[in-house]
Amino acid sequence: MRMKTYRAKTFKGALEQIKSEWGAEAFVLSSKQVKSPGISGVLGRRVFEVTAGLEGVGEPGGAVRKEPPVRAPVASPTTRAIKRPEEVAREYTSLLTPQPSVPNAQERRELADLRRWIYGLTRLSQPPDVFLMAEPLGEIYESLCANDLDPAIAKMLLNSAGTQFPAPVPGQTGEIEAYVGSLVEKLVTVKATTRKIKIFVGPTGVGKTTTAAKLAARALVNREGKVGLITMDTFRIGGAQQLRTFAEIMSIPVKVARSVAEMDRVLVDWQSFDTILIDTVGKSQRQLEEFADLAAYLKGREDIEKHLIVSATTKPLDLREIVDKFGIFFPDFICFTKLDETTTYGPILNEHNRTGKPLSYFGVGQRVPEDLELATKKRVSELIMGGGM
Ligand SMILES: Nc1nc2c(ncn2[C@@H]2O[C@H](COP(=O)(O)OP(=O)(O)OP(=O)(O)O)[C@@H](O)[C@H]2O)c(=O)[nH]1
Ligand SMILES: [Mg+2]
Repeated sequence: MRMKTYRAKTFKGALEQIKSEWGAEAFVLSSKQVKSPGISGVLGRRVFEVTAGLEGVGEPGGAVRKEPPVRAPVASPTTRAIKRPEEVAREYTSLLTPQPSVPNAQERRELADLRRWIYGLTRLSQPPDVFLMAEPLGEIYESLCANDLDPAIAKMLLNSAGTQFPAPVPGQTGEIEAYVGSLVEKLVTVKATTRKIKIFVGPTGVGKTTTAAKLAARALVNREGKVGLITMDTFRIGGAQQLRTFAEIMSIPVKVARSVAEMDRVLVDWQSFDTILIDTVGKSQRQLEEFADLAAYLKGREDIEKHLIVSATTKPLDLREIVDKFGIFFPDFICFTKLDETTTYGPILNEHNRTGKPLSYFGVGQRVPEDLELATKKRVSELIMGGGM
């Protein structure tokens, strides 16, 4: 009888190898779970090792003279039961169904020690993701990714942390998080919004009108001089009315501009104003052709600050598309609203980092004017590091 040992991640996988090489006549002589070879074995991964036998002469896969299989009826320490793969498979049903293996506290500690040891051994050569093996760097990485931060940014941050903390221990979690938070702050660019004319563009329902109203009310409360509001939202029934009503309540002059030319005339009339806030109609990022005139006009108006308003609740891929498509306006700033309605803040940094556009404001609720914050490095860092709202 010829014998051969097969290894596979699953028992079924090993049986399939046996069957494909030796056919249905092969027997399973023994099977056990053993440590995986190489580094994954050191990390505790296990594979199935199945030894198969085939009665007759010949090599696996070659021409074989097969004799009828002989089955040992009862397994004993001296006589090994010979079973067909199908029989063994039945007995191993539970093994074929992946069982969640939750390491106990002792095993977790041992694994952590092992990871640190390997990390210490390998950090000199610094393969890119080696930090993932060292706690708590791996855990911090995971939590950043769970906050929807781009894994590439998370890796970059943790690689730097790995250099700063070459032999990290779980007790240093707070210290390392603070360090990563300080790196996040370095990634953030905020710029003062100094121009007196600001225009708000963005998709539908993200808070353009609300943000304009919040800023107008603040300017009024802070006595920042003459404030005026312009609305270009004449597309929707009642679109302009929303801002008009607000302006009336606050006794702020408001003008409705039906075209770019009309808006230009208002800007000429209001040259003496200290703050002019322009609200626009919301449009899907896929229907921006109608904005061609406005985009062309704004290109020649460096003195108008362009704020792209986006909602922090938008799915990361949609957000990316929105930011790219609204690039026709060459926004000076990105303003995120609805931070109070989401639980993941990574996309704020993702888009900021990807586009290099400074962040201006954060909308953190519906109240006018209270729920608007100036975007700061510290705030972004807190949000990214899991501080939440
Ligand atoms: N929770 C929360 N709601 C907000 C925030 N900003 C705006 N909203 C709400 O979002 C809704 C839409 O706000 P609008 O200001 O009308 O949005 P818009 O972008 O002008 O919408 P369109 O003009 O229709 O494109 C309103 O109910 C606002 O109160 C914010 O930061 N947080
Ligand atoms: Mg609006």
